[in-house]
Amino acid sequence: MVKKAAPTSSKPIAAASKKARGDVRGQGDELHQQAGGGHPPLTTNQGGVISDDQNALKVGPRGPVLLEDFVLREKITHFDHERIPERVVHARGSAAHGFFELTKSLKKYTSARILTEVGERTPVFVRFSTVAGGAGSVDTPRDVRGFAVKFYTGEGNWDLVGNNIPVFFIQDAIKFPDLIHAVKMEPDRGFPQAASAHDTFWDFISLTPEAMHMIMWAMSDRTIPRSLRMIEGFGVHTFRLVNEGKSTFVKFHWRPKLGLQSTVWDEAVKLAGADPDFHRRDLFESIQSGNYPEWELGVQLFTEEDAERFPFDHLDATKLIPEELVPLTIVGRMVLDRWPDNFFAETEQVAFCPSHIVPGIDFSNDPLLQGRLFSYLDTQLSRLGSPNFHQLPINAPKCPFANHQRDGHMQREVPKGRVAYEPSSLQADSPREDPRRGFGSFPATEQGVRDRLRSETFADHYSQARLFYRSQTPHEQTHVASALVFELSKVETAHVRDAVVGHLRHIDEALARRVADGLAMDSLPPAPAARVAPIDMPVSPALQIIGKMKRTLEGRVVGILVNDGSDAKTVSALKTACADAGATVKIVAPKVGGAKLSDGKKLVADGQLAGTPSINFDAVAVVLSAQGAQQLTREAAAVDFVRDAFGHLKAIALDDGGRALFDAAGLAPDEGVIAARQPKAFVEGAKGRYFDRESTVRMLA
Ligand code: HDD
Repeated sequence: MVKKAAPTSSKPIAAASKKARGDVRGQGDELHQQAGGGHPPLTTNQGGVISDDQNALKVGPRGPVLLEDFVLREKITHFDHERIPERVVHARGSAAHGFFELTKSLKKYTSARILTEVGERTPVFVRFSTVAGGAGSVDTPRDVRGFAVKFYTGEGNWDLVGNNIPVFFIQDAIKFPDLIHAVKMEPDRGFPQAASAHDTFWDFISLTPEAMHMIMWAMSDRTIPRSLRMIEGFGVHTFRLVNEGKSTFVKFHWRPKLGLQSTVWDEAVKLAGADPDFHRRDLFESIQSGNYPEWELGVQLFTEEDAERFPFDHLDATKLIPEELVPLTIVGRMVLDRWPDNFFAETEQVAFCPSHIVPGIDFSNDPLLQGRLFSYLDTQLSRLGSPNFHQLPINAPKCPFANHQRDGHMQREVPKGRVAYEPSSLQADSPREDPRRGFGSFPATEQGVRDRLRSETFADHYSQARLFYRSQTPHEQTHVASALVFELSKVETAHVRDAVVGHLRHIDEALARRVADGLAMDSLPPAPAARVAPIDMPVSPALQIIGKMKRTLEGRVVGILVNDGSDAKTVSALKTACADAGATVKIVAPKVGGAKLSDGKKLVADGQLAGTPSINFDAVAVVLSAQGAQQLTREAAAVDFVRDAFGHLKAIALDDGGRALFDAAGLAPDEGVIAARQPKAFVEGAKGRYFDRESTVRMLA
């Protein structure tokens, strides 16, 4: 081994070594390419043009790096500080810009301009999220989805910070930290990530009867959505609409244009591995391709007198108002038509606060909402690091805003003048209150004992859980039972499992028995004492997914598996029929470069088979030559492609080659397995899922 001489400081090192070894000053071996257009000069944060961004300042080519290198230090220091604390809940999210357009005026009920001017468009920024997982977790765990909308109205920002479920786990905000500590990874072991299937969550739940209604929703297919474009949204709490001193209660609902749709549990689990970004990618791709996701805004309006007649308390966030009791009125639509330019600046830095409200809308006394009004502003201070977070472009109102708050970390404004207080008399343009246009709280009369109280009207924890369960289709009831068995099977502590099943007995005895059976319990555990005996409310089909599902291919994705020699005409006819029905079609082939079809032409693939399982699609077609089929029966990814599509209850189109693969997977065809030469029949089949197949492919609770 040749030992290199260490340079000494007494010699003209740079010049000597450069000559000897061809050391270069400036850029080295990097292959810069012109990306087209004029590249602006790279600068430091102080605007100084950087001559070399590849090599640190050194003493000699192999010598020490100098502390003097301000370019290096600035770059590394900034990098070291790139991360900010992730959200304590809802850390993983995806967002988009769009607009809200009012289609029906609520003038009679509110003075809020956003709800009175038909046809007027208000810009929005909407962030969807999971709750429990960290920012880098997967998109498809069983979890509630956040549905947070920031309306940039002409009267200030209004944040409607909701979920895809109309109720919540707890009635009082003081319990929120406990709920979240219980569901997040356990503190001693740091797992499980993004999962409620563990002891601490179910321990908390088993001791919190008010959570039972939400548990029914959480164990339903609502928490394993197919796409963020196919979820409903809810403001959850009762709010008020206010006009001329009169208040009307309101619940806000978002209804997806594409209808509700969920995955099946096995699919959600596999998606976590196949594509951790499944929902983010789906939202991104649909917006980039001009298929803009759309929702209708619906309201349920009711008076204080109506509320008194409900067999539940409208201030209790664990209760919903059945649509059969108070119908939904559609008043507007929301379209998401622009993906953010920068994930961090927009999706990460957006700060939603339920306390961001506009004149004409007001809060109710829901104790969960009241706690939230404090929590969100507080969390933004630690998350974004400054009380000036409202100045970030994504958070700033799009209407003029001015007040006397001043200074603080990262102040971006340069206020002019002497006056930063009121009352004042020194400056003509200093901002002043406006009692006419300004927000005024609804002057409700309140009185009572000052104490830590819970209303007696909050005591019925089971009637609406029962309402939800009994309103589901039989398939959906099975999914709830199976989800409970799955989750509780991950709970190691037997008394926690027992306690949960005990609660189920108040909801539906047959459900309790199914779950107990799925857990191999010898007998049904006792039900806990209930302060209020549950009542039977009229079932509400509006709470279903399967019953409400739209039979459509719009917004859905169909995958066609091909190989060399696949029949070109069949592939082309399937592609056209699916695209005409509104689907996106993707070609899957063993090699990403594509396959040479029967017409001798190469069809470029959108995905390589090993990395593009059928889990990615709503329906699949398999079109293979005899030889292609023979090859693929020896490829596990191909066999899994059809086996999973079948197991996930999807429509499958097969030609003879496809059928050979299907047979090799050991499957027996049913009505959802359709001849590839009948593209129209396939399109019809692909518009839904084959839930009757489910009992033939898995043991269900
Ligand atoms: Fe919350 C974030 C929705 C109860 C405290 N929440 C957060 C987000 C959504 C919700 C969608 C993410 C917003 C975003 O995308 O940035 N939260 C809800 C709903 C609730 C609810 C629908 C019940 C009806 N939340 C709730 C309570 C508390 C919080 C009772 C505290 C007392 N939530 C927070 C928070 C978060 C948050 C800690 C974390 C990050 C953030 O606020 O900005 O303040």
